[in-house]
Amino acid sequence: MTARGRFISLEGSEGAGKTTGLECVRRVLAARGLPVVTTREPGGTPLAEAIRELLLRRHDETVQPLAETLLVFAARAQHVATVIAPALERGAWVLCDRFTDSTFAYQAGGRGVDSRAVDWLAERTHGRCWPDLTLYLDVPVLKGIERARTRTGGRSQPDRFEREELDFFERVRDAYRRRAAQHSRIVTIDASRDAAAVRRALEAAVERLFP
Ligand code: T5A
Repeated sequence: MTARGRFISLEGSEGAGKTTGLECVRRVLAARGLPVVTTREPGGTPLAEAIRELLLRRHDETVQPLAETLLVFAARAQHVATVIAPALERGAWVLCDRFTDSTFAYQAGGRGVDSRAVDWLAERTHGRCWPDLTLYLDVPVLKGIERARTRTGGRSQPDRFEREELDFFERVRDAYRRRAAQHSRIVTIDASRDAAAVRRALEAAVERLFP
């Protein structure tokens, strides 16, 4: 019987360096000859990517926080059932850019959705399928926004989340930090440092998974 793979997520607010960090973690695992599946949320399947597009684009109506939360979980239900769980079962390591901690940070922390509703939806959507390790890239809000703006090959227009006020992102960061204090699987990386220092911290955190 093949051993279950391991599940690693990367978290952080806008411009924290998750995409850059994901590639660094992927290289560490690939160098050990491990089978790796990289994916992202919202997204990771054609249906979930279509929901991502709905979530990120601007609408001519106010998107209700609960509607936003349910869309995030609709995408996640499809993603977990068709990509994440099967990959773990066949022994692959799954590297995911964001997972349910993002929903606690953005929808509960940022939008004010009751975190018990998020807990309930998480339980129904993925049960005990939580990351074994979550790398939370913590960066001051303004620094992250500045990085996202100057992102290499940057997007031309800010998405619906990137248009939010500073207060929103401060609440997101507070929620992430509270969650990191509550869950030992979440390792906080000081992502305000230069790229090389962040890379070394990520490598060290991943290497600790290996005895
Ligand atoms: N969302 C998502 C929810 O609301 N609820 C949910 O449950 C989920 C899953 C998705 C949006 O959806 C929301 C949150 C998000 O708003 P996204 O594309 O995943 O969007 O997230 P973003 O945060 O928008 O992605 P970014 O590309 O902005 O940020 P990253 O990936 O954290 O940053 P990265 O690696 O692209 O780096 C940004 C720039 O900074 C540079 C990079 O080279 C790049 O140019 N950089 C650094 N520069 C200096 N020093 C460092 N240490 C650096 N690290 C990276």
